[in-house]
Amino acid sequence: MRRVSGKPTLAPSAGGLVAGLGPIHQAGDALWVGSLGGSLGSRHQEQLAKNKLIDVPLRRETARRHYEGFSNGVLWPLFHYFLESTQFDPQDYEAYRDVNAQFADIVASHARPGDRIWVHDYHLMLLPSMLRERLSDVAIGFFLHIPFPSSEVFRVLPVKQEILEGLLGADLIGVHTHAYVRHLSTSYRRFLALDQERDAIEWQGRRCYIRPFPLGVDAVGLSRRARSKTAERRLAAWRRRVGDRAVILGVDRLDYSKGIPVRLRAYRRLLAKHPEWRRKVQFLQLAVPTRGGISKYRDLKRTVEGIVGEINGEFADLGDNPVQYMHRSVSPEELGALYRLADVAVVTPLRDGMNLVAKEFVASRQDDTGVLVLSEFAGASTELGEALVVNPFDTDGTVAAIDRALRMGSKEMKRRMSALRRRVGEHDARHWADEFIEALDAFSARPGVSMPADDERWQRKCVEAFGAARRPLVVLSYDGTLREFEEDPSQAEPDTALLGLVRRLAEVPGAELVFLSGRDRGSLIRWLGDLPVHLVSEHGFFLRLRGHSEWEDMVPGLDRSWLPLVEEAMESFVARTPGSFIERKQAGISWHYRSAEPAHGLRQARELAHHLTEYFANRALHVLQGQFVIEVKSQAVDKGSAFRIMSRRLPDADFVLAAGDDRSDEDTFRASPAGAWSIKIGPGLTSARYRLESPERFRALLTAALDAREGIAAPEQDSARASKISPFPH
Ligand code: GDG
Repeated sequence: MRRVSGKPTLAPSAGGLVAGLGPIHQAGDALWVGSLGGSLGSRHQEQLAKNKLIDVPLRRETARRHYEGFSNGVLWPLFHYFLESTQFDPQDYEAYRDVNAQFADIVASHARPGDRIWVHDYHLMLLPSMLRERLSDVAIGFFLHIPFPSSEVFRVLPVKQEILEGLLGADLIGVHTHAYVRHLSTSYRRFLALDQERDAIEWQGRRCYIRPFPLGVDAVGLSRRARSKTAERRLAAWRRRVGDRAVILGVDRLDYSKGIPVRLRAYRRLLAKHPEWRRKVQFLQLAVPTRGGISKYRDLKRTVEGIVGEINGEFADLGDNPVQYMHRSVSPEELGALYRLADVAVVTPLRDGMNLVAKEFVASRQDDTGVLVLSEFAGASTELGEALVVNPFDTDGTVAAIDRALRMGSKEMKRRMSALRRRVGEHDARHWADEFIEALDAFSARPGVSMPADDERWQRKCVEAFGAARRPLVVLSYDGTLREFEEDPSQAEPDTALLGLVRRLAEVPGAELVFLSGRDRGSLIRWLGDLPVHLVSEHGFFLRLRGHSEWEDMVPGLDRSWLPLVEEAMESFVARTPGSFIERKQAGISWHYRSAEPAHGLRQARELAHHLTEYFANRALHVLQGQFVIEVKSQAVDKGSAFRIMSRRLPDADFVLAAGDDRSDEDTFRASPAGAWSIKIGPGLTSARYRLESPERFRALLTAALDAREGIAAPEQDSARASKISPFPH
């Protein structure tokens, strides 16, 4: 919405987002939902509707608290590392939640099954989960245009857990760089104890992927606009004005994250340190007005104007100001002319998600001239390596880079700019949008993990298949699968009924029964050692074959040199967490905090998991955050490889059943052959094909299978009830 001759008028805005999404919006039957921060008259509503745009009407005060309060008074400064500027007001957050909910209502009222919904930016971080609550069969993507900060900074946010959970309703979260992916993943691990399990975060029965998608610009459009008639005319006018002086250009919204004051100070030092540049260079700073309702922005305006005045006061010569400062916005053509006019573009934000100005400058330089000086704190620096990359906090370094840029020979300039231009041209805004949508489609439809139902049909087939098998192979986890968990794991011994069931199963002619457990050898021997079964302990580290008394090493030569180091770290957590203790195994080690003070224990557990994951990142260890336990084991040992070894040693199975309840059993499920009866016990996502709700239901299935095989009929039913009653309890 703009004011044209005093009247509110609707007009498209410029920028990478519009360039990327515009064609998708125009080509398909996409709706664009946004808010103008108030309520519109019906004429404007209609005009919007004609263009497939929907406005979310908001009360002014709610919109202000949402936009200026929480979005730009908390999330923006915090995510750009301006901690001291972060002013949290619970009422602003209320408004933020409220606005997200209003968006959710309106989007949900338009959504149809199979639709894709793409949510943009930090103003709507609760929206993905709010939409997911309302809609199940749509694909939801989220893109964050600003940095996601280090978890150490993010932890400052009082509502960090809610914000993290708010995003998890998405199938895919996109950010600009790998660093932001890492920061976000670390925050999930530290503040919600959610690890990226393989390549996604599992949450409430779904998976959420986090991936980098660096936004590009409309390179073709920019290049065309920079050569338009208007641009040529403006360029000629500017050239007359600056004469033969070299032009240094800065283009930014007047935002404190953009580092305009430090840039101006670097320029001042350039003039002081290199008097030869005085009267030979002209600095042009275009600062577009933004967020004027926030006092920090008004302060910045005064600061910048002060510095500009000082530099001009100090170095001006006969009406010729070394800094030209424009506090307004210009037309796209004029901007194109400025990009072409510049000899050096100085893009030196203190922090920036991507920074499109850097890419726009490159895209506008069709003759491969000009030098880009770029901050290492802009996301763009991860792609634009041929720029002169600087640390804006290092003023001398920035001065040296500008000086070098001004002196750069045409050969080097061309080499750098042509490489930059090729990259910016290939990875344009359209490419970004297409890649995101393609990934969203793939991730929202990804097979392999599911929520299979606990129903009777497959159980009947399983019983039949077991009855017909000559060489059944049955691979079971123990705790949580065959037997319920105990508060104290040492109390989980099998009772007589369970032992009887296991013995019956193990004694089926031709059958092989394998226990694949995370437990150590001691408890397996104590509880199951007398039965004709194969025992695998510690997730696949030791094996005791049926009828043998010796244990063998399943992974000979395994590197265990990390064990004492992890133990040392865990000991320091034991010292600081009363009630916690260490459990030592041969190939792994665990820290239990079941008896610690709950809040302190949880905080310490997340810290320990974070520390071990980061500190031993190059050691191929698995750090698992379980129920009241942090477990560390080698990646070379898992139930999947143990399953494969056992399948080779016990070949020719004509029926395979694999059952388990936790994350370690997922490796077994993935390793089991296509036709296997893989059964997940309990809730959660799984690669298993089937599910049973509890160990009790699993025992019932085994009993029914054994009864059927041994020809024992289900208990006599009177005929009226027979059809309704099944051997499987509900
Ligand atoms: C956020 C993130 C991320 C500027 N002045 C004029 C004008 N502009 C246009 C530029 C450019 C856009 O505004 C600014 O984009 P940036 O990327 O530089 O920065 P933010 O506005 O902070 O954007 C940022 C971006 O989102 C996209 O994800 O890159 O990191 O902070 O397109 O050309 N356009 C016109 N006149 C002006 O005076 N017409």
